[in-house]
Amino acid sequence: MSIHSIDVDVSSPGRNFVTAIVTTSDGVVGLGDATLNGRELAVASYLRDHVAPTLIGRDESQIESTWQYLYRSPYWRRGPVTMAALAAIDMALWDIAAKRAGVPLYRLLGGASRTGLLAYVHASGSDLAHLDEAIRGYVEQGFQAVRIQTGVPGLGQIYGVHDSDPGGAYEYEPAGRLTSDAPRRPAEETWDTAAYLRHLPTVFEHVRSEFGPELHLLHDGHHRMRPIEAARLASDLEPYRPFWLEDCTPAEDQSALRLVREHSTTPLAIGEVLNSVYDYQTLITERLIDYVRSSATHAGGITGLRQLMTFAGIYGTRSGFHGPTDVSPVGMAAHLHLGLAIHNFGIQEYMPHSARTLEVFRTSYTVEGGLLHPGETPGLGVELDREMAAAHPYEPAYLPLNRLRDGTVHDW
Ligand code: GCO
Ligand code: MG
Repeated sequence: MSIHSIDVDVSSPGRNFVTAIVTTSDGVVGLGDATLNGRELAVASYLRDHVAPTLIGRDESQIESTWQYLYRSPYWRRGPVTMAALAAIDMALWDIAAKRAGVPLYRLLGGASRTGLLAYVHASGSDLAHLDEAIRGYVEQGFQAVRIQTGVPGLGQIYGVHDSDPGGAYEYEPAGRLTSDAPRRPAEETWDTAAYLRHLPTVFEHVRSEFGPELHLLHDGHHRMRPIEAARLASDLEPYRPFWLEDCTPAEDQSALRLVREHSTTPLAIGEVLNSVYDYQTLITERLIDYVRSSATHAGGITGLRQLMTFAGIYGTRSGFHGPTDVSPVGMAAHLHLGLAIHNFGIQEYMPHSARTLEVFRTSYTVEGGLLHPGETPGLGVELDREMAAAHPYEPAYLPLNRLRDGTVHDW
């Protein structure tokens, strides 16, 4: 059988998503996620104009060879746009292969290595009272791991910090704040690393004393620190035994983590903006990180991520795949199948999609007692209602940007 057609849908049921729909000559349909937050149309064009035309008529069962073809043939390798496009095709071909075999995808990837996947959710609040309320809500639902983010005294809105309204905790969307149409610019926030470094250890101290030693606590530094600042924070957080400190420095500067490692035993996670195994060479071979944060959507799909996790496994590095709402339910399902199968699974980020998103993308995955499972539906286990998706056209939305108090553009 062969690839008959490839459609690319860009829809906005609650937020923007780019989905590749691959149909075979005998009518089997596979889905792939190519959502690149804030740059969606670039990937859609890359897929429609440069990838799809070269794949029509190709044997759809040649997944590895198609991956190598798309990675090597354009000459221009890696990069978020290219790797997201490659990812979508790869996921769709795996979806088709598992549907043909009549099994949930994890069974083609080696079968289940565990009964469920430890999930972490996002708890945040502008102050400690709101943060406590958010954590309590998740603990009551059975979650065993929470990422904690708070406001910093003296600073305004901070990315990823949100006060939940009762019953509305599953609807928040930190990534992709809408801006006015003209001029179309990202929202701006103010940042002060010294104020943050003073405040965050007090937040961890408070949460540990309020919720006890067992709850896993994670934190995302969002690339905002210099190596010496990150080393200070990692060491200050040690007494509170964080599960991990994520993105403490800008991810592309691999050797920056040497300094952090020298000063602390706080586990480190990095990689949501990285997209190939080569971006991790120093990080993994020098054992500078404990968790790989890439997503299937941004790192070449299931084939790309599996290659990365095999390499990471040799050094004992585990997975912590990126799972924000801007990874679509299709990308999320890919993580759950791969995470269930690989030996070096660590934890899975779980930011539930909104009700509007889940009406359009119908999923088979489940969460119970803080553990995720991909379900037993053949393939990835996600169906896309294309008619309903078409009723939610693309809406321009950009991620915000950080400036220091004096106006300097900062990492965020
Ligand atoms: C996380 C994140 C996200 C990203 C977002 C960018 O989940 O750890 O850092 O919120 O910022 O996915 O598109
Ligand atoms: Mg992050």
